[in-house]
Amino acid sequence: MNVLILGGDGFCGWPTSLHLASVGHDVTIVDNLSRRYIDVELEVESLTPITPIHERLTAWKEHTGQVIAFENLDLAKDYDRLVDLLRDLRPDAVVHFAEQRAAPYSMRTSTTKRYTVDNNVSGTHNLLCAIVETGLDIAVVHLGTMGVYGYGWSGTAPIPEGYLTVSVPTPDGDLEREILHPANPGSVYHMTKTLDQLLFAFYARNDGIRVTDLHQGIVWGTQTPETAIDERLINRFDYDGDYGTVLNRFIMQAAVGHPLTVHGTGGQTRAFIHIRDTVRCIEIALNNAPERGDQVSVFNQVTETYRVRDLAELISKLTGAEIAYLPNPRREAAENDLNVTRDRFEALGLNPTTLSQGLLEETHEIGSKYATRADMSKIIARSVWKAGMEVAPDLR
Ligand code: NAD
Ligand code: USQ
Repeated sequence: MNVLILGGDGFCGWPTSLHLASVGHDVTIVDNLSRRYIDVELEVESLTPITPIHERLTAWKEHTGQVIAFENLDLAKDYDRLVDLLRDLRPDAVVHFAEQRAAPYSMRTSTTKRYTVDNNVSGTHNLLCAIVETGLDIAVVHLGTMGVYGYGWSGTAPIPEGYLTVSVPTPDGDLEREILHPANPGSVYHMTKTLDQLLFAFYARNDGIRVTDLHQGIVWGTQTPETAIDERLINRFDYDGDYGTVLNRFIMQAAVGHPLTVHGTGGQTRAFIHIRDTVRCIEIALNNAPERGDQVSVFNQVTETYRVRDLAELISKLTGAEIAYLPNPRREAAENDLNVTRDRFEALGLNPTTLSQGLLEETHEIGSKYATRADMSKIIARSVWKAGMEVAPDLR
């Protein structure tokens, strides 16, 4: 297939681009490098030493002979260039990773709230609109989030894959209807993903656009077989208070001798997936795109669920790291249950990497190897959900 990867320089997009190229697809990356600029704004760097995009692409060509094309384009702003690119390339599929993806960054200031909404919602809408304008039959695979469902809204009831069957009381008796699972976002970022869902539902129904929406859990790990070929291909590893996600933060904190930063009681239960499984899931989704006229195809892209304090205890046992229980900068339930239905990827052959298999390897090969690149003053999470909320001081 001829595949366009929007956001292909990012944490999930880069290894996916290499994996899809390695299995024989023609890959073009589109990225405006905004993630790299946000690192400059936050005065932080990936724990791993990522190289500039053209150096990455040159290294890949040297090892494989394959050319991955690159286009620097802002999906939310450069609409006409996007239309021209689609007309030029005529891709069979577009994989859409190109959004501002950190919940804390999305809550940081009015500027970052507005940027997140403008960037994410306009980007997704531009893509759908451009596909309609070109008249091309392109399968869209979008990276959504488990956070569209909220955490704990339905208690211990299993979260279905996208759709919920409900009974609507009417004067003539009950009507059975399948609806999108009610949206219950916990941050401005997560809210943009619930808005994306409505855009997809509309364009699938009105224009027959073929869309797969992957409701992904928290991605952990760093390397895939392809990014490990050469250090110039290494994937990014975020550990700072805005972009670092909980499990990778705990892995890094254990490696650099920082206490594990549990927010509140650590009672939040979340869904997880290893980056190696993310890239496999995208490949599976591309091979199983819906037909024209189908409703949006939703997968829960998750392999395990863990409570945050249980994760901290597990890593502490493995590494001897201390655990620090800190004020929670977010507004979220102290405890929640999370029972996720994840039958569709398993039925299509996904064989996941579990925490027990990958954790130690990740701690040594990434956490310890690059520990000297860590800036201890960037670890504590300081973006609060409401002005005036308490934040922890630096611990090291
Ligand atoms: P990332 O920030 O590392 O990558 C996103 C990429 O998109 C960056 O390279 C950025 O420069 C680019 N981008 C952003 N806005 C753009 C625009 N307007 N035009 C062009 N390029 C733009 O994020 P990630 O962790 O790779 O996440 C990718 C997708 O997966 C996101 O949509 C995110 O919501 C979703 N997701 C991520 C996780 C996770 O744990 N990392 C979990 C669930 C879902
Ligand atoms: N947490 C801690 N300590 C930390 C960091 C986080 O206790 O040092 C807690 C948070 O308070 C939260 C949970 O861990 O309860 C998860 O936080 P996170 O930053 O790992 O994940 P989240 O903000 O939900 O966002 C990440 C990605 C986002 C993706 C989402 C998937 O950044 O792009 O959509 O995971 S999900 O969580 O399933 O919605």
